[in-house]
Amino acid sequence: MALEYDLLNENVKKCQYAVRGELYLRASELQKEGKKIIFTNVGNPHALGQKPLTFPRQVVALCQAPFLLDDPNVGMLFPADAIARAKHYLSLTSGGLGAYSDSRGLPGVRKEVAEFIQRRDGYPSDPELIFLTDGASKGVMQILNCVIRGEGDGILVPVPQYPLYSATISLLGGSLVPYYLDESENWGLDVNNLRQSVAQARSQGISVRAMVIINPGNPTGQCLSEANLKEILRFCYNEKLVLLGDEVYQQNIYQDERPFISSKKVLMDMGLPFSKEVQLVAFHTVSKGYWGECGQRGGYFEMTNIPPKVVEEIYKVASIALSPNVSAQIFMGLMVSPPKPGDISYDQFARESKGILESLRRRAKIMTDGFNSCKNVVCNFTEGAMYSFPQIRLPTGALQAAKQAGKVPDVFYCLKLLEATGISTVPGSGFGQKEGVFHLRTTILPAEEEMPEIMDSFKKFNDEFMTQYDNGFGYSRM
Ligand code: DCS
Repeated sequence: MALEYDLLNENVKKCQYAVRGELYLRASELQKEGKKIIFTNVGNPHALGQKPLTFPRQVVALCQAPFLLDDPNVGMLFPADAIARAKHYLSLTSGGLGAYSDSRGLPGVRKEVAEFIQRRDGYPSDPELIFLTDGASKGVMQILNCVIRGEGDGILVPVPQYPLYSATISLLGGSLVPYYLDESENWGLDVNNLRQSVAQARSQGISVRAMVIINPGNPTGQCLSEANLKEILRFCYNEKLVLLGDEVYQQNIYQDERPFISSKKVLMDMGLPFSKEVQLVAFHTVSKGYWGECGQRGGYFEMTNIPPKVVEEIYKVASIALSPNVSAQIFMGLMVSPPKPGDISYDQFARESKGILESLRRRAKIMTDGFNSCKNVVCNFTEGAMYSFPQIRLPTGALQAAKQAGKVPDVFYCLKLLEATGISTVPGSGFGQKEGVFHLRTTILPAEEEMPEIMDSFKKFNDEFMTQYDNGFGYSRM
């Protein structure tokens, strides 16, 4: 039998994805046993009670059930602008939502994405260089698949990082080249670290070919400054790397000092020779922002300075899967061209989206403040994205107890937290971290009204844990 464990592709066995790892499995078990679990392991807003935005669901509902458009009463259930948009999107398809689209996505939606990018950045964007995907994940996988030829190819990945990158690189048999974000500098990125990482990889015979940035960061929540992005792009130019800009959290910003600025805009602002030479692929999704439509699986990537022959090859590979989800493409179209002032649905849309973002901003603060009030816990402010990533200084007594239990120390801590409080988090080791330093990741997504209670229960658990395992022999390092 070919599908025997011993005969499996070794890359499949090597690949790890902590967001749905041991902690998640244990949480699911406890839930089956009837325990109340607060799932903060995945950035999945609707699963934690966020309501969908009304307008896009109205449009997609009509696209899914086009016979409603022929019903004389349709205007009583749906506003005229939703009806018009549904007709518009149906006209872009070749047979409605049940028909495959072009493998790059519907040309009309790709044009809307290009217009959005142009409005956002102030530079032209070409729909031919935009591919729609089933979530950003599929796009990242497609591009890494094209870059990685074998273990001699290295991809620079931030540590801590979102494990889509480490898992996909393992799966494709490439080499992950880590660069460390500096926790004491609010998870900033120091270009000197990048140079060291590349030099070290080269000394091991690895040719570094791409660099990933996650901006705003997952799990670290930092927003990169324009100056930092410039340094990164200059570095990619000097080292001839393609920059993979994961910008899925671009709407999730919770401070005013560093608004989101796209890698594409910074690259174009830099002018020649950079703007014509640095290769960039930037990713976006309908899963995040105030949309949170994770289950719809919609995303796109935009390519800059990628040669036409390469674009053709990427198109060919995308064609093997025939077509991205068509309903998700419509969500993407709606995300990049939401109702405008003066439209019938504008006020409601603005109210709903503003309400979600303002609440997320408050929750980011409640969470970070809550962590910082706990014994032996320090947490940088969540500037953006959907996560807090507190550092937990574990007493040596806890390190010993973890060893006895055969667990990595942060897994041990997170399991105890889960059993005591029902809060399901992801241990920091799942994202990579410096040796001997421990973290956990939680989303900032639980309902705002439940937040104080969750933080109280976390604090009670943590402070008791620290007392229980404090043996007077110090703590893990910072
Ligand atoms: N990039 C980053 C940085 C992400 O955090 C995620 C999802 C994705 C890409 C992929 O999203 P989609 O495929 O849905 O577009 N974040 C996961 C996480 O850490 N928690 O929830 C999902």
